[in-house]
Amino acid sequence: MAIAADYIIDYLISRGVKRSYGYPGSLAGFIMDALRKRSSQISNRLLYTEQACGFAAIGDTLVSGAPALCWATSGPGATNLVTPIANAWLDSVPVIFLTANVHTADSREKLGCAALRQNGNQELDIVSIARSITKFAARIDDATKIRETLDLAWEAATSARKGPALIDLPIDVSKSEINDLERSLASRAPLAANASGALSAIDEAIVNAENPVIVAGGGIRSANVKASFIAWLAKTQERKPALKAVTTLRGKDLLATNDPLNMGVIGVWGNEKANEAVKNADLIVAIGSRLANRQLAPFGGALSCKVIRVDIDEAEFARRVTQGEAIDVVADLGDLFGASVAKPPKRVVVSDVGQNMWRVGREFAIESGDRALFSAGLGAMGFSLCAAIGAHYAAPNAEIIAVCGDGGLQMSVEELHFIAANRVPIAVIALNNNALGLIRAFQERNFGGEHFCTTAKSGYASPDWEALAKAYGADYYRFDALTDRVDRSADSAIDGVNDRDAGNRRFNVSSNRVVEEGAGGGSSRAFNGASDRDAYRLSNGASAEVEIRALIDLASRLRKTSASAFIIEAKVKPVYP
Ligand SMILES: Cc1ncc(C[n+]2csc(CCOP(=O)(O)OP(=O)(O)O)c2C)c(N)n1
Repeated sequence: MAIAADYIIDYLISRGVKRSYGYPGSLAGFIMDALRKRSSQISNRLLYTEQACGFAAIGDTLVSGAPALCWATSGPGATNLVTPIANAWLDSVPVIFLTANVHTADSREKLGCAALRQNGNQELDIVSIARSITKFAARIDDATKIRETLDLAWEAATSARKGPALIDLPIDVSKSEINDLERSLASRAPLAANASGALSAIDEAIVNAENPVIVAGGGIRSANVKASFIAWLAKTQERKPALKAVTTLRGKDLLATNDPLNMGVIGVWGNEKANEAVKNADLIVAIGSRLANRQLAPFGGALSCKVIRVDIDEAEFARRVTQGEAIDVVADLGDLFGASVAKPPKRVVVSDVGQNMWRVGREFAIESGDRALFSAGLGAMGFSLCAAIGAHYAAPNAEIIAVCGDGGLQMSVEELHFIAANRVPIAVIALNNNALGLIRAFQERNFGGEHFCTTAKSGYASPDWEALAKAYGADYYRFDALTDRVDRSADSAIDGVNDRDAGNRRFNVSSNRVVEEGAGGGSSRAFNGASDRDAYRLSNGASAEVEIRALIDLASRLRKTSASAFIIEAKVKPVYP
């Protein structure tokens, strides 16, 4: 005889859930104890806010392809999950959220007083709050409903267009003894009755078009069809050499940047070449992409050519995306292309939100084995560091790089402690423009350059990252007033880092010599290295922006010499898009 909390965790383990992320509370006590007893089958990580746990579960699920569990206590624990739940909802990520709640005897319903705001301490109706941002949300008030509720939650999260499910568990139910209530899953009917017919019609339309362009979206990864999609793309291009492909942000890592077929990322701050290709197309085939507003903004919000959209979610077709002919194909991409097994990534770059996100979107050069993760639909600042942690546990051998602005890093700054204390080998690149850059740029464009709450003079300030890194015990490197392309100017410093010894100084790097700070004009010396905690300062007087691509390469090279977490603070000059 098991208690309900044990049963739930066993159920998730039997479904292949291997990792959980969560934050304690007494009402979650039985859930926690069930996880403790099963730690050899499901490993748990405690990040330092529930929001961070939720983002980590998303990063894990995006990289592993299998749902992770995220749990929290009632009240504030549950409300801290709202942002990651919304993130998982908008980006179709099948995370299972499990929240605790007050004893059913303390609930407003039991009192027959639903109009009360609260009866039990920390009582909150998280199910109603989460309903509009989950595929399934239910409280289990009766232990006999557990199996059924779990089946429904799992099925909802993992089938059709994927997304989060939330189960809320009152503490008395979590400890109630239950029998195994078997219930078989309803089998899912394939959505596309004639998948091969649909694909040959698409092929024909492509061959008959003059400038066909494929838009590859995040749905391709969700459906686990990357390899078969790429095989189809190559075959179709043989038949139609003029065929081009662009990706959305979430689809960015589907195609290598140097693949001649790949024109880049479309959208308001995407790659010019990609937007140009879409502008000149007479046929767009959007696969696993909803052609979101931001993607269509460069084209006045709608396309004018023929558009074939293939999406598992019929609701998406209510949005009109072209003034031309529109053909909507409701299909599971697995039925269309055939599911393929995804290999673990070699490198994962996790972007935050702001100008930094658009730079990763535009400038990070995808190579084979790379993943790029974004908080795409929600655009939640604070995402990158936490999702990077989840990505690390999902792919422990991959190199993980979190790119963020100084504002976004402050939103999850406490996780520097997690990565340093657990020696999680994440490279954090903080693009520090000492501003909420994206909003500042918006003010530049729309408010005559008047700033409010976005710059040092208008109420926003970036902290001392070096001191913070030290406080948390993370390694720290600084590229101050970095103005030239890091890939060339930083080579010498990085070689130096490779040979480091135990110095403890600050350095300036000029051309390919490293100058000890304060050593006076021109008296340069070869870099002898320094300890992990040293700050490095690169400057060579030119005035180009930090290039994200080069910084990521730099992080890779630093990684080779460091087994722990580190921050690279890169000072960035304003970029006004
Ligand atoms: C949680 C959250 N709050 C507010 C915003 C609105 N917002 C979008 S970008 C941005 C500025 C981000 O600044 P920073 O992290 O320093 O990155 P930068 O734009 O400078 O690269 C803000 C405030 C958001 N996306 N998410």
